[in-house]
Amino acid sequence: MMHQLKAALGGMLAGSVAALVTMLVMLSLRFAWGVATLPELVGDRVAPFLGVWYFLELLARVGGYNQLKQLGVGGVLAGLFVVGAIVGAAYILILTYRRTPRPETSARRRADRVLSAFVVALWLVSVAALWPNLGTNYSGLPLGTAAVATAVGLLVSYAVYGLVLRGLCWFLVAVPYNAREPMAAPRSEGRRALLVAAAGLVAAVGVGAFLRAAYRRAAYAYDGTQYRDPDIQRFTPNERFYVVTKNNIDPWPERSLWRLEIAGSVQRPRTYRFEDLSALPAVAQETTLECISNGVGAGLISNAMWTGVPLRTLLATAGPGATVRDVVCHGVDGYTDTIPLEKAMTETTLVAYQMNGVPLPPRHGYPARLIVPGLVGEKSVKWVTRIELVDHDAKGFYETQGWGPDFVLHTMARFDAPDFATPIPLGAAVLLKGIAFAGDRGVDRAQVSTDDGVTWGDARLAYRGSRLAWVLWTLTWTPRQAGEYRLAVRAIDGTGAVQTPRVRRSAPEGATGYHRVVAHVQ
Ligand SMILES: Nc1nc2c(c(=O)[nH]1)N[C@H]1C(S)=C(S)[C@@H](COP(=O)(O)O)O[C@H]1N2
Ligand SMILES: [Mo]
Repeated sequence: MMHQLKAALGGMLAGSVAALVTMLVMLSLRFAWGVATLPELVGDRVAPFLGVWYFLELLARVGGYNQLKQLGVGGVLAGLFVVGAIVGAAYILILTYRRTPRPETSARRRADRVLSAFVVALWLVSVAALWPNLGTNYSGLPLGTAAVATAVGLLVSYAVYGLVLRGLCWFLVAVPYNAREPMAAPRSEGRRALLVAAAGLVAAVGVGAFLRAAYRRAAYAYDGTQYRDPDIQRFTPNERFYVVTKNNIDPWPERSLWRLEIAGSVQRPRTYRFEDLSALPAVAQETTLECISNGVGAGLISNAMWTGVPLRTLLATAGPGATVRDVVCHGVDGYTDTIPLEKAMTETTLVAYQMNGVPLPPRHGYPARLIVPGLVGEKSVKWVTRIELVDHDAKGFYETQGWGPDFVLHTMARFDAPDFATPIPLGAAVLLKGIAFAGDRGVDRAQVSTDDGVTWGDARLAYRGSRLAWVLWTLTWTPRQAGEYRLAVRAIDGTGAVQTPRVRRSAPEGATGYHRVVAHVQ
């Protein structure tokens, strides 16, 4: 009994060390070739099934998307460690279990068989369970190649676990075989355990260093970046453009590895290299992007000039099948979203490779992304690598989570200046400033109310660009009396429809209602 307990403890030690080495292998593959790690794959596999309400509740409980991502990664790593330790204990018990005195080699062979069966089974289960996510590759490999790379990466990681576990356990129990006292503790046993623990320490330090490096490169530093500026500009500077990403670490695709595939239900599937894409006739198009989770008055909205190829050029070349309904766009990060074929064939839907005149920055989808005017930012898939035409109604990452089903951008307006936290001196003329946006419908008018929505006056449209972009509005206001004023702003879109006053939260179809502020005049 005592011997078994001691053996099990040794096995747990060996198993934990093997698990740490496995993490080292996964992290090395991630850093060297962008191979998706188990925590990333599990997170992406699970996130869409949380349900939007539970997802938002989790975000609120843990403090935000970044925190949730980190907890997810930490949780899977901890799970890996625990499972590694338990399997280690099981393995060593099998290795040292002897019902009858028999040659040690047969015990080892039995243990080998069990362990390799376990490794293969674990791999098969992982591949099956993570099947839809295997195409993820952060160096930008095309989906098919990426899937193979991920599967091989998992196999290598699990195999390394098995080999290291086997080696360490054999090292721990390598005592002269004696059938009569199988686990008689030889003097060297304690020293060997110490050596294994030391190896574990080295591995742990390695994992720690990798995780710190990963943390430095992580999207946590910028995910959720909002663009608010009292001196708001027509074009958002690239480094201030809002960011939303599902990733812990965003892809950094190699342009030479990257491909854009037009696949699925098409007559002529095609694969474009970056040079092929950029050789096609391009357009420059000003388009504002806004996230579905942007709150009223918030800053998950920005505007840029995008240069790229109309998606319909590529689709026309491929020849969509007669029964196509949806277009599924895949990012190299395993993200997917869908647009109806009709939207994909609209001339303003682009595959863009430049943002405000320079190549797309990595976090905004380098080397190419979709720009889908009129629909929420989710649809503008970054790091796009495959555009797949399907005959059914498909759902993307966030739609599976429960967002939507209507993804048409709502008409919105926002105050950007002045800073209403500071009181306004009585008699002064204040310049009210802001943006107004109506998806792809264009903005006809922006109106401001200084009496809590009873009366409305037209603001001046200081800048009015493409139908697909926001407008900047201004209004000079000179309050006549001291006191508290309730201000609101609203837009009227290009069809003449007035922005809805109905207050709705961002889930599941985007926030609505007027941006309201309180001005103190004294
Ligand atoms: N591949 C990929 N594309 C993506 C996302 C993502 O996580 N991965 N996030 C989407 C979401 S939710 C939004 S709002 C926009 C944000 O684009 P931006 O970060 O360039 O502003 O990208 C969309 N495209
Ligand atoms: Mo978004």
